[in-house]
Amino acid sequence: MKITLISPPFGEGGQRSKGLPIAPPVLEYLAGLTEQVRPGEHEVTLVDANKREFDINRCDADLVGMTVLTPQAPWAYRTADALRKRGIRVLLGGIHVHALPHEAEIHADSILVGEAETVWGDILDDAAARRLKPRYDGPFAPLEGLPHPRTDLLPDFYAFGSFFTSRGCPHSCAFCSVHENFGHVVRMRPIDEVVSEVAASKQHMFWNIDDNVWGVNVNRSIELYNEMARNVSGKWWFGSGDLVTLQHPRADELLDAARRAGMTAAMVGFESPNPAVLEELKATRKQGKDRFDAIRRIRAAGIEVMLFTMVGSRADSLEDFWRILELCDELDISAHPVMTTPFPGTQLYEEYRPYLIPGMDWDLYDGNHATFYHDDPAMTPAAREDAVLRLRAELFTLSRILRRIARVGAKGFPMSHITSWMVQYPQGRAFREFAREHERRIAGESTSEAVI
Ligand code: B12
Repeated sequence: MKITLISPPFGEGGQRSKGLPIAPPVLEYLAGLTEQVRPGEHEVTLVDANKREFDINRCDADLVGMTVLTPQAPWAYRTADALRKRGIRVLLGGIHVHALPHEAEIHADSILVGEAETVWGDILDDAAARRLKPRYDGPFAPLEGLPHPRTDLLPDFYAFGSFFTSRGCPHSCAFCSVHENFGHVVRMRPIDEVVSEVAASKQHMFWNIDDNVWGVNVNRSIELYNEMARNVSGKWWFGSGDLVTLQHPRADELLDAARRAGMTAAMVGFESPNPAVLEELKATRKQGKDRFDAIRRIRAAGIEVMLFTMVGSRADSLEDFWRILELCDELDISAHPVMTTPFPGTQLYEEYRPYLIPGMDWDLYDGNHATFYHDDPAMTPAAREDAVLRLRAELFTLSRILRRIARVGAKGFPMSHITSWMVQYPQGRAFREFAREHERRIAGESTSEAVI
């Protein structure tokens, strides 16, 4: 069979995020899985529709599979409808399909709810025999013997590859889709399999896409990093982590091992400077008692820090937006503020349901738009959207970027400093351009690409 696997664009109205520096992990992974479960049987084409326009009329496939995050859903549904009119069968999978299977199934010949590993072989056989079932359910599978991603199929250049070592998250943050989709019990890949995958990859820089690169089990993380340091050279990576883990007695050893394993930057789930917001988002436990000390430790270990923060929640105020800038200046670190977004399938979605702004399609659930009403008259949707754009532009001025790089701990020299520039500079340029675009849009014109 000819199979085309697509990752839809991320922008509003299907606008492309052309500058994304990471290859869509799920596409390369599913291509690897196809070769593992049915070697040599199928011809796979991968399409990152952020990088290249996908032409429905020129698609030559027996089966099209699309992965769907919430903001990608409108484009995925429109494209699926058009492909099916041409007689091409469409399979939809991913987190949005898991959250809203009844919505997705209207647009597809078949949907996959859950994980692909245990059912992908059956789906391929059924599709080849033209007897696809309307729905497949993929249970949580053990993460052993997983395929390596196929990095030879996407035609574009990406600065970063990806790898994962675990699935699931022990925390229960109200806004997060992960514990609902992948479970509270974290499943881990065997250390030797992760190490051999990273060592064999043609990429040199990676995003470790685990939800918590060190918080699952400190002893296992130290062992993993020591093995990476011993067996992998010339490879660097960044990833997300919580702060409570860095208050563990072995935290400094953990950080030292992470740096020696190639870690250059940590995106930490800081969420908010406002304790009321942390309570509302059920994100207090993962901060621990002294999160500022934890941040300083990461920096002292020579690892760059970026705070992942949510702004504009119902318990938030406009001052909290700007408190993030003050904190970053105090600590010499950067932040990635996203608008609090109640994604379907999360606890926050149920809590915010009465306040959702009617008529907003899923592409506006992208972390840039206000999707619910706020009781504070100063926090209108327009005021929140304006504030997040101004905050992002301000966070990434050239002088701030350079000062932060100069303050990354010497132990990380030179790679933590180099990758810090590689991440911050394009991000700052995109954020400033997006802020200017926003001003222009308000003034009535519109042009540039989407921002993540
Ligand atoms: C990598 C990643 C990204 C990358 C994607 C890279 C790329 N170029 O595509 C980037 C940086 C672009 C990204 C962006 C965003 N992301 Co993101 N991201 C992730 C992350 C960390 C890993 C996903 C991944 O690739 N996993 C590895 C692959 C192998 O696993 P998988 O995708 O789950 O797929 C498995 C199954 O789901 C299934 N499957 C999935 N799709 C399909 C399709 C088919 C056909 C089949 C058969 C099977 C299948 O098979 C796979 C194997 O079992 C997840 C966290 C997580 N744990 O999932 C968040 C996550 C997916 N992101 C999330 C969010 C919210 C966002 C943003 C909206 C952030 C924001 N700004 O608020 C943006 C979107 C940008 C925008 N403007 O709209 C949410 C999704 C919520 C939702 N309902 O959609 C997640 C779950 C994080 C969270 N904590 O909640 N993200």
